[in-house]
Amino acid sequence: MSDDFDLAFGIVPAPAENYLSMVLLVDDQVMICEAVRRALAGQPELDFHYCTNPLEAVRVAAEVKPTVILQDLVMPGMDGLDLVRQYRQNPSTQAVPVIVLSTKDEPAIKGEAFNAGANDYLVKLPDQIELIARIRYHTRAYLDHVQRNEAYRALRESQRQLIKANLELERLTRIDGLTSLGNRRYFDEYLSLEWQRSLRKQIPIAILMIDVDNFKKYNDTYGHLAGDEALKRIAQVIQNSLGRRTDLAARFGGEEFVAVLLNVSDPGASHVAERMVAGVRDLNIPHGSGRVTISIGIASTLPAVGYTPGELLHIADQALFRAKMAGRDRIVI
Ligand code: GH3
Ligand code: MG
Ligand code: MG
Ligand code: MG
Repeated sequence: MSDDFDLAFGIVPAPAENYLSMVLLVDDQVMICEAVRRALAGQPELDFHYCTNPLEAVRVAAEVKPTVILQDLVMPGMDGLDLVRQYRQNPSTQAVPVIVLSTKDEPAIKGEAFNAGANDYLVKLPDQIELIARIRYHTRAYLDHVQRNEAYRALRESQRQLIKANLELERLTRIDGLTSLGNRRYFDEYLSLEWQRSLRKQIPIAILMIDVDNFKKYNDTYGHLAGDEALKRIAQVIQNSLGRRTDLAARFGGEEFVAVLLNVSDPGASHVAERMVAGVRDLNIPHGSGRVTISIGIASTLPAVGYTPGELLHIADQALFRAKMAGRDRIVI
């Protein structure tokens, strides 16, 4: 082995911290590769690989997972800078620092190397102490970068989970557990919000108070669990009877439901109510000698100043009472 291929050796200072370097040298000349191996041999924190076939370099780099790539420029069949560009495009080597190692000591070529994505440039063969110092420096920068990236990703992920959990929690506070319709609280919020909007825009609001007929008797006869099942199915019918995205059905409490319909005429509201009554009838849930039915009271108004949603609810409730008195399984407006 000729001395031409030996780096200048010296006493290499110990690394400041323990960053483990994986160095990949891509150079077509085995002599150079072996010289660099010898230069790095005494450093326990440096691991070294080389690749003499430039066509294999990208694959080897993906395999070896270097923390630093030492890249020769002139190689048969391949320009070293093309390889640097390929590293930059490959996800596994995208951020890996590349130190160009070349015999060429011209500023224009150095500039080109940095433009291609290289992080550093050393004229070969470099001094051993300087080479090791630069490898350590780039390894440290790279590993810090990777760590920051991972910490950032982990942080973003935990933030995403938190936001998801909060949204779910928020959703649960609006939902009735048995029927999955809106709950009373959500209904009250929605109604008072829409009431204000309808007042401003002068559009009518209709309330449907819906109550299951003789439901105490149903529970007494078929049991509370069967009662719960019936309520779920009735709730589905109520929900499916709504016509618009802005219509909202909620569980008002017990076996009572309520729906608010926006910008709807009296005949329009009656139509929705008829769908509900007919839909529940069509469920054909046996009840005594007949089947489960519902009664509905409807009230509608053009919101006015000094008039409250509570008053409209009360009027709907009175209509519901009249539907019960008139024999149930019907709507009263
Ligand atoms: P009406 O036709 O006049 O409405 O008679 P009703 O028996 O339905 O009226 P009442 O208010 O006396 O009874 C309501 C019943 O609804 C009492 C209660 O057992 C039942 N109920 C209320 N909430 C639930 C529930 O969550 N699950 C079940 N299974 N039953 C419920
Ligand atoms: Mg070469
Ligand atoms: Mg009832
Ligand atoms: Mg009731």
